[in-house]
Amino acid sequence: MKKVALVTGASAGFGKAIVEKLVSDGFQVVAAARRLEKLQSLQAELGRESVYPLQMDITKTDQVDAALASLPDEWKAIELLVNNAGLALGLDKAYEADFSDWMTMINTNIVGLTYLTRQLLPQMVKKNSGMVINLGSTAGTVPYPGANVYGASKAFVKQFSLNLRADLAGTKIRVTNIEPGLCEGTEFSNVRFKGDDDRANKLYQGAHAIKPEDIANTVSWIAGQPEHVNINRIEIMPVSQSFGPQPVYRD
Ligand code: 8X3
Repeated sequence: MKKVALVTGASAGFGKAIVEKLVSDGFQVVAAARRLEKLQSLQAELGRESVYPLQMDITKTDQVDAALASLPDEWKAIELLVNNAGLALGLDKAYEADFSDWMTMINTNIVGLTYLTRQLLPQMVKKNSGMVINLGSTAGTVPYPGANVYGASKAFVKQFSLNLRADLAGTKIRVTNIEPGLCEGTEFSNVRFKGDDDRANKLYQGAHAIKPEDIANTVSWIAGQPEHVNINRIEIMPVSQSFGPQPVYRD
C-alpha cells in the first residue's frame, strides 16, 4: 500500500511542486488549500488515485476538523505531514506595519501550522510512525528590516520543530524544519507586496533564486532518509545570496 502524505498550501508554489514530487516518489497525497479548483487541476494532472483535493483554510480550526473528518478511509492514515502553507505580508517597519497583516501571518504561519500538527500527531504516535516537515525560512534566523512578525513566526516554526523532536523522543516519528532563503516561482512576493508584481519581479532579477522544485527535491530527500535518520534543520539559499556586515549607525 502507498504511504499517504498531506501537503498544505498545495495549490501553488512550493506546495504544488512538493505534491508533484511526492506523487512521483510513490506517495498518495492529500493536497490541502483554500482554492479547490487549483487542487482539482492538480488531481486531473496527477490522477485520482494519487491526489485527493482537500479544501480548507488552516486558520479556521472548524474547517480543519471538518476537512480531516471528511477524508475517505484510504486517505486517512497520514504518514507524512508537510506544513507548507504560510505567507509574508508587507515589508514595513514595525512602527508602520498593518496590525491585521501581523495577525494574518500569526494565524497562518503559527496557529494554522500548530493546530493541524496537533490534530495529526496523535495518530502518528499511536502507530509509532510518521514524519512532519515544516517550511520555515532563513528569516527565522536572520533578522532583516521589515521582517518583524514574518521572521518571528518562522523562528517560532523552527523552535516548535525542535521542541516536537524533544516531545517525540523515544518514538520513530521524525521532524524537520526546512529553511529556504530567496525563492522565485511562487506567489510569495506577489502576496507580500499585495499585488505589486513589478516590485516582486524586481526582487528576483538576475538573482537565480531557489525554485519550488529545489524545495520539492529537498522534501523528497528528507522523506527518503532511512528511518534511523532525522534531519533536524536544513537551511537553503541560492548561491547569489549570502551574508553582509551588521550595520552600525553613528552620530
Ligand atoms: C523567504 C525568505 O528572505 O524573503 O522566507 O524572508 S525571505
